[in-house]
Amino acid sequence: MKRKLMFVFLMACILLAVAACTPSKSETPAPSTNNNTTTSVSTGTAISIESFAFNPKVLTVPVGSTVVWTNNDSAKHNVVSTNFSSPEFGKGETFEFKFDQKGTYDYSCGIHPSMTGKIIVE
Ligand SMILES: [Cu+2]
Repeated sequence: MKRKLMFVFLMACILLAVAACTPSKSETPAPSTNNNTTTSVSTGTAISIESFAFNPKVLTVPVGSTVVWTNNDSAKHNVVSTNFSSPEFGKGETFEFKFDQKGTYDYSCGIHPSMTGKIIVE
């Protein structure tokens, strides 16, 4: 019986030592983004919704462009503006809107009002 207690004690010591020596997983460096290699002028018409934000937040497109929002969050979002609005859409789903008139279109997520973005049509 005493031998068993000793064994448990030794195992506990070993586990503590291992835990103390294991570096924290939260120190993992964030993967570097390759956004810096692309030009600063955004020519695409795609907007990704991720981490409760529109990316890019401001998008400039030529007249007649169809902008596509893709939700990459697990949460549902929508896109609401005075000129257009989408239903709620979930992960992997998209919303499209064609911009036929020049102007600046501010929009936000109706579910999360802190999520805002802007489409500049020129
Ligand atoms: Cu949202």
